[in-house]
Amino acid sequence: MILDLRSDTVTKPTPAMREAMASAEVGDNVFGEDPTVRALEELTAEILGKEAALYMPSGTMSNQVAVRCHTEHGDEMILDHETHTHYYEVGAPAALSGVSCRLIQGRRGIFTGVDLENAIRPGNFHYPVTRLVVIENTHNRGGGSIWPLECITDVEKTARLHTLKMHLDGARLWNASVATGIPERKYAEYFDSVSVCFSKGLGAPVGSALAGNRAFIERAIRFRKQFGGGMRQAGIIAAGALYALKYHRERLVEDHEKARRLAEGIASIPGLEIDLSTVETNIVIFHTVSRSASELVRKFLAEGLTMNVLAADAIRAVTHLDVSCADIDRAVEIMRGVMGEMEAG
Ligand code: TLP
Repeated sequence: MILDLRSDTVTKPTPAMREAMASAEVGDNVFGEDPTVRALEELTAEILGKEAALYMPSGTMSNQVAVRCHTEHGDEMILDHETHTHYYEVGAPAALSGVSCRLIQGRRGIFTGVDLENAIRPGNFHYPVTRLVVIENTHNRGGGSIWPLECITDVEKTARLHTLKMHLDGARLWNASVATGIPERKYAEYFDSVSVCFSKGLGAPVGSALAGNRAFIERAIRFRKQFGGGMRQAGIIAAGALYALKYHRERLVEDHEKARRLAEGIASIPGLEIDLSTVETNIVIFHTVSRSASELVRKFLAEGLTMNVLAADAIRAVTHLDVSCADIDRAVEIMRGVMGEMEAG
């Protein structure tokens, strides 16, 4: 069996989750008549302290519907240069909303009110209108980094001075909350819209949700339909998400412990480098000293371990529901073995 640390998206539904899915009550969700979807949306809205939430097929659609709702064609949005909404969503802000991205060189995805201030366009007619700020918490390419609350409030203060909207990509907000003890609703308070994912750390097979006030969600329903995300008897998959939301949030602490165990193992392997202080949640980014990351990842795979190449000298590993502590120890031994052979050869 290949040990899969490419992402926390790779998990399979647990038997209890499958049971919930098999027995889910369903209806036509495009007509708003699926009771399981509605239950999921209500619980999500409650956890995030928002008026309403909307079930979405993916995190990408959730972010992009938010961008579409907050902006008009020709507008500009501001975000860190490695933020998923810009980096991994196939140019969707431009393709679907006609919006350009003004990028901030954040530090592990995190930036300040001053960084934002410097990126906001003056009101001169030559410029696009700055409309929206997007923050990602935890930050994926930042290595699962957690936005400190004071940075969020600092950015928000500047954003409000300029009447900008605030969107949170909280695909892994659950991880931030478990790691800091700060409730999701506290993080969500500073944003007009929040996207969360059920199919990452929580282990559900499909789906995300977008939350905000009622007027925003009414608008989001239209764009979800326009983007092709109107799902019919979606209660089947929403039941998995609902189960995960109820029962899999607290256990994320285990994923964080496994990430630390993995990072400490990596730190002990000659030829690999890691800054342990950067491991805050379930994502571990480490660097190669003299070999290319893709060469190493190929060799690890040949020994039964799969991870992601993040850059020429950087590899990402993500811990999740389907890996045990013993698996983590095996992963470390595979890496140690491969590195030992390479250094010897
Ligand atoms: N991230 C995936 C890949 O797309 C890189 C991963 O393996 O981590 N926001 C954040 C912060 C994400 O990390 C992801 C997925 C998404 C949004 C998009 O979610 P989906 O895949 O459901 O569209």
